[in-house]
Amino acid sequence: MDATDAESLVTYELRDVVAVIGLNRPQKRNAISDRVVEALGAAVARATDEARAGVIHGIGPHFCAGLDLGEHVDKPLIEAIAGSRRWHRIFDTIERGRIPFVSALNGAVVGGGFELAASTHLRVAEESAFFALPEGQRGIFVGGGGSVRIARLIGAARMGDMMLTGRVLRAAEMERWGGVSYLVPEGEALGKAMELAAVAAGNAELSNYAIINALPRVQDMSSQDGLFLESLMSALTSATPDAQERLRAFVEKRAAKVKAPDDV
Ligand code: 1HE
Repeated sequence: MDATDAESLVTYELRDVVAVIGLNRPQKRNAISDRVVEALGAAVARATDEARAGVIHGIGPHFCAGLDLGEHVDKPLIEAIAGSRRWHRIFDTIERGRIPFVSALNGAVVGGGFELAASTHLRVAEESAFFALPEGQRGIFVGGGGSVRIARLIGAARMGDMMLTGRVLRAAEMERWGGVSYLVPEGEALGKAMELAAVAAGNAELSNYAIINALPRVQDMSSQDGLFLESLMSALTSATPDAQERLRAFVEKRAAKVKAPDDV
């Protein structure tokens, strides 16, 4: 295990092939300041270099209270734009990088915290998790990619409802809306997220790359272009020695079968 400075704003450790990244500013409910987003960017870059999957969680009773509002007061317009673009750049390296990320959610998943969770590939939420987009009340707008990612995840109409009315959703309700992938009892989000990350880490590297990078792009394409890219990715992934060995392993009855959930 490779533990880093527990005092830092973002903790990092490599557990086997899974990078565990912790937002570590619990006294401010893990609000994302400029320094936090930079530290997160560095942690994600390190994870991409040395891990096969990553988990992002919040240290303390809340995942993340969003943008550090204190830092946002009196920010010059050009700085605010640059700040939002920095979030985009870093969240993009999570969403469309080289390895899958799972977020473990508890307590507040608010504003930029929800935007961060939406940039991960799987969201595991404890019962205590609650979701809100109070940007309207704060007089601002989402700036961490939410208008694209959250709107695609739960639908623009539902996102608009949350932003216009300040609606706060519990984890179970957000699961019904499609914003939570797995709902778990209190205290179990990090464990479940680690378990899922370990499973995803066991996939072929190029398959994960295609899932992360081709799948969302296909959604932005015409059907014909999407089908063409799918054929290319499909052929490309199967041509690797890794895929050849995995295919052979199944044919030679050395690989696990797919089992129905009741059958495990
Ligand atoms: C903060 C922040 C923050 C807490 N920026 N300092 N996000 C919001 O509008 C959410 C604002 N936060 C809250 O509604 C509540 O803090 C919570 C529901 C998350 C947690 O409540 P609670 O009672 O546990 O904590 P608290 O007493 O409100 O906060 C503890 C401290 O954290 C306190 O500071 P202190 O110095 O008085 O101890 C709070 O001021 C501080 N704190 N949240 C700065 N967000 C890229 S664009 C994204 C746009 C957005 O994210 S908008 C949504 C912003």
